[in-house]
Amino acid sequence: MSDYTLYSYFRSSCTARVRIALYLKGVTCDDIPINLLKNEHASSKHKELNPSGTVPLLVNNSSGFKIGQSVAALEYLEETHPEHSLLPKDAQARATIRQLVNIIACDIQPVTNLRIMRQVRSLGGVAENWNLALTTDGLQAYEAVAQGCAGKYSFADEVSLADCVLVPAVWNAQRFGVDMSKFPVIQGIMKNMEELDAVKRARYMVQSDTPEDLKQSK
Ligand SMILES: N[C@@H](CCC(=O)N[C@@H](CS)C(=O)NCC(=O)O)C(=O)O
Repeated sequence: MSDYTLYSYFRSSCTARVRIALYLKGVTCDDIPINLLKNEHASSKHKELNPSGTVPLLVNNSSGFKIGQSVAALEYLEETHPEHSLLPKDAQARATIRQLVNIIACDIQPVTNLRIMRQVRSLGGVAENWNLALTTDGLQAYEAVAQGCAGKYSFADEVSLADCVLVPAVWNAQRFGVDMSKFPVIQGIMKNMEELDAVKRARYMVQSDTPEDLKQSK
């Protein structure tokens, strides 16, 4: 039996955050795909498990304990699997890493989420432009903070929770045409992160529910 079950969608950035942390820590997990385009996340069956009606949902297979918010799941994994730590001991360092996490998890992802894009379209807006503008704003903030603390990764030379959250946000940014050349610090971090096996395994195009026409073997 795997350590965890992850209710997931192949192109969910919030799921990919948790995947990267699980893989970095060497913790095993099985997927249960939830198709967002078919609204499976909005079903009463899924909402009984995760009242937020979103993915990811992380379930500890030994205890049955469930976490339906990705940042809470990341913090839980960090506390219960301290090996390959993703948070340093120093309080200021931890606060800076959490600041970076929140730029993405609180300021970018909620306003560019599928349900918001659908709402923008229903009001006659161009959801892709909306996404591009708000992601660009958020990444500007990330870049400015990271300029003061990045090394090989977002905070100095150790991979942290900030990197787990950054990587899929950049994948989304690339998909929506954000000009990443404006963010040289982030680009450097991405280059180093994408060399890691954990990140390669978390890519959208290699998941069990990635549609066949998008699937890549590597
Ligand atoms: N704050 C939540 C956000 C979860 C979330 O919005 N997940 C997206 C996929 S990345 C989702 O399920 N979207 C469904 C929708 O927008 O209807 C978390 O961090 O887990």
